[in-house]
Amino acid sequence: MSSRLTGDETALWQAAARVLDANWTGTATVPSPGLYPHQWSLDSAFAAIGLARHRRDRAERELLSLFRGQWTDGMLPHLVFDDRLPRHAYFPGPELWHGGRRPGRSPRLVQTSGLTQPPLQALAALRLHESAPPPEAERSRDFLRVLYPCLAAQHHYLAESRDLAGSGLAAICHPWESGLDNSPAWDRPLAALRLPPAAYAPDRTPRDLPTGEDYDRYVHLVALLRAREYDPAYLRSDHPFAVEDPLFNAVYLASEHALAEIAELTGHDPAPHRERAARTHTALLDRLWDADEGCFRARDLREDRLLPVVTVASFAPLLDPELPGAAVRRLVDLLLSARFAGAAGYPVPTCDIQAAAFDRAAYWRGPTWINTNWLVWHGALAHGHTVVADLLYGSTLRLVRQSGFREFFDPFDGTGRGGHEHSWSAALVLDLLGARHASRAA
Ligand code: 2M8
Repeated sequence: MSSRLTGDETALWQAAARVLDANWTGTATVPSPGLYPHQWSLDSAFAAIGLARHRRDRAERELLSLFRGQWTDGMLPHLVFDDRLPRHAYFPGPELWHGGRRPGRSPRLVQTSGLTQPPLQALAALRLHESAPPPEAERSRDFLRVLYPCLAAQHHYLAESRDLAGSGLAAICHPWESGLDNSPAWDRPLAALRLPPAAYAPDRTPRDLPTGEDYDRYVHLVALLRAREYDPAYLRSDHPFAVEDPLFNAVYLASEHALAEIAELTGHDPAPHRERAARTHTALLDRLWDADEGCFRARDLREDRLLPVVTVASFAPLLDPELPGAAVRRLVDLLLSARFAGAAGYPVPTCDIQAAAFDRAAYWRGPTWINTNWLVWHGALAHGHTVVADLLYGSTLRLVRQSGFREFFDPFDGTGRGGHEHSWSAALVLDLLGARHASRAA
């Protein structure tokens, strides 16, 4: 592969591959060895998308290893702990999630969190299959046969236990479920929480993350969920944080389409997946589209209204292949405006630059991230918006050329921030380079 790239692209390819090699534990890819030493479900899906271009064998193991953590009701936890590591390798560790008593639905052999994350795994599995060279196609289909029941159970859980409003959308019950943990979109529902007097979290965490009271709110939400053993009935009626998020649901929709294709490839009925995708498509437009702003916004189910801040998640429904042309045009206009790419040297900032909450340096509150860029790039390509896709392709590679495979970046000058050698930054650069190489070869 690398021999057909330009010299500079080859160097970038090799550097990205080295990051993934270094972060490989033997069964999975950790997001970043010091900061995030366990397996995260969203990170693993992105890692698998990159590994599909580098080490297909590892991409398969990555997904299989992740699904060892799946609960019996289908919930795919966002964190699968590596029990070889010391207890304090990462906060919050296993004790926060279960306090010594694991819910009956959690797996016996591995320790996990009790939350989930955007369900990107079916899309990752399909991309892995689609990139199989012809001699490996049948073996790759066998892998999909093994994975299909796990993916189907994961999506069944979301439809049965997370469609809290009966709308066709899955709700998140914690900011950590969004993937955009500290996004200003969550400020209002978090501020509405009534915290008990005791503080839970360490005052200082060893990383560039929210601390003090912000962190207490996250931990308080976990304590509430843990006390009810993550019971879907509690989520539906009482849990104070319940939000329909456009990014989570756009990923859910794209993965549901992928699952329909996987079902066809493996001799299962694709119809239920297509029906669910159609429902989610309609609900995204009916419930999260803001016609005044011309974009999608998260809906707070506890107040039944849209949350005010426009973030990069607002563009994620570009992943919907059936998004009407008029909505696509309005999203692209907003994306290219001075609120996002139009005023950022290194788009796409994770928050509207003109919002009061925007912060160019703070975790998920303004910086550019490679994974959200990749999602928007992927969506723009699907709608034939090559100008937007090329802009994102170029600016994403410029970030890593300038600052390395950092966790996130200043959207104005590209300064790298957060963790170093971050797996999804490296994996998605491999995918971008691989896609460009494939289109040159075509
Ligand atoms: C961040 O989330 C974890 C909690 O799950 C953290 O802040 O400690 C987020 O960026 C999340 O999207 C990501 O999956 C995780 C690992 O990269 O880090």
